[in-house]
Amino acid sequence: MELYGHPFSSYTWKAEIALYASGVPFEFRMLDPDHPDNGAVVAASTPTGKFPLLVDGDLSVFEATSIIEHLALSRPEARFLLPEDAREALPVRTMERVFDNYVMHPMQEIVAAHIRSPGAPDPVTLGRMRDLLDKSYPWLDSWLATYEPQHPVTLVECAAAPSLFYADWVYPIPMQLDRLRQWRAHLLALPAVARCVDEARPYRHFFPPGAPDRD
Ligand SMILES: N[C@@H](CCC(=O)N[C@@H](CS)C(=O)NCC(=O)O)C(=O)O
Repeated sequence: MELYGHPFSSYTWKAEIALYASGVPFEFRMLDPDHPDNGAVVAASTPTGKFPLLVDGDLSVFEATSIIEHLALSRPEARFLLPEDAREALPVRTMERVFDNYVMHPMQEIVAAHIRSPGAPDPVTLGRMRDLLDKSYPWLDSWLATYEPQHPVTLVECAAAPSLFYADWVYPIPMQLDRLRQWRAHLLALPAVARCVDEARPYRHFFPPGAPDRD
């Protein structure tokens, strides 16, 4: 298996966490200006060149969630990522959507606003995305009161860890949402996640809004 991505990319983490947690061997294919051939593979295999991309033999799988589903379906050691029973899988899939749509999306939009206008991000975009996080953070804090994971790392944790890691950088989780803050810390301590965090450290100075001196 080959995974095309970048160590600082939140969606690359999402797939990598599943790979690291399951122990499925893979080769990492770096996407950067020094590796134009890798970029060409991604451009040719995906609708808009977004990554990660997994190449498994003749099969190309894109969209981080589909990569994780592919692992769960094709590798016995990765089955724990998603319940086989469709009804049991439904809440897992729902929470993956919650993290992508209401945490990852606003985080990415805030980062994109900084890339578009360095030093002067569009305040309307920032306001709209912070409003979204102001709704998702307390909702997630309440949800955690009843969340019982079936395994330390499932599709939920793969989606939650990178989205909460970077969202907290661009718009910190309020101090009073202690459950959510503690869960973020717990996620970052999971070996598969900690490995992604460490592999991304050399790139922190590239973070457009500026990386905080923590985590
Ligand atoms: N829906 C995609 C989103 C992937 C995505 O946004 N990837 C970012 C990196 S974290 C990317 O490709 N950015 C470069 C670009 O948009 O051209 C997925 O789930 O894999």
